[in-house]
Amino acid sequence: MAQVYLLLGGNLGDKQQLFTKALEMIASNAGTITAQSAVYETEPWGFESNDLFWNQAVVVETRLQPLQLLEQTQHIEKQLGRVRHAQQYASRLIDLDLLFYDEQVIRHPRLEIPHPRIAERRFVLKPLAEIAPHFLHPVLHKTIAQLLADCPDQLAVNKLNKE
Ligand code: PH2
Ligand code: MG
Ligand code: MG
Repeated sequence: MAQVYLLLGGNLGDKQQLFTKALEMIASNAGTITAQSAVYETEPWGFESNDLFWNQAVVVETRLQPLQLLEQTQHIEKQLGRVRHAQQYASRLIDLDLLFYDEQVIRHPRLEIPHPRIAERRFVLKPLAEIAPHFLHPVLHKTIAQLLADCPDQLAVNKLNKE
């Protein structure tokens, strides 16, 4: 079994319903969800929009190989109505990104693991640090907590429904 780290994201539509559905579909098509962070409301990174994102990190135990997992996550994105645009970054209903697959380093035309932009993005590191602060990035050789402390990104990342 592999331990994989996924990030859910989305800034359009009924985010509550989309995240609930996405988690259900991950559990039925990809593996067992063994940990999940809080949901964070985050400012769009890399493009301008008034629609704030939701982001959430999860750990999944899976029997799927990396490319099989990618197929499943892309299938779920499609089922939930995601359409792809020509721009690199655009608003979307749901995005499921593969951050880590165990400690593997994968450079494949369709899949790069670790996800190449983790260290630049507070919206990834903050939720991830909640569930995996000591996980060692297999390329950068720093823990998630260290990467978060060193992250220059200043965009807002706030826990939703913080009491
Ligand atoms: N995803 C992107 C680009 N920008 N910004 C936030 N806050 N959250 C995201 O999930 C996100 C983004 C590309 O996938
Ligand atoms: Mg993404
Ligand atoms: Mg993606």
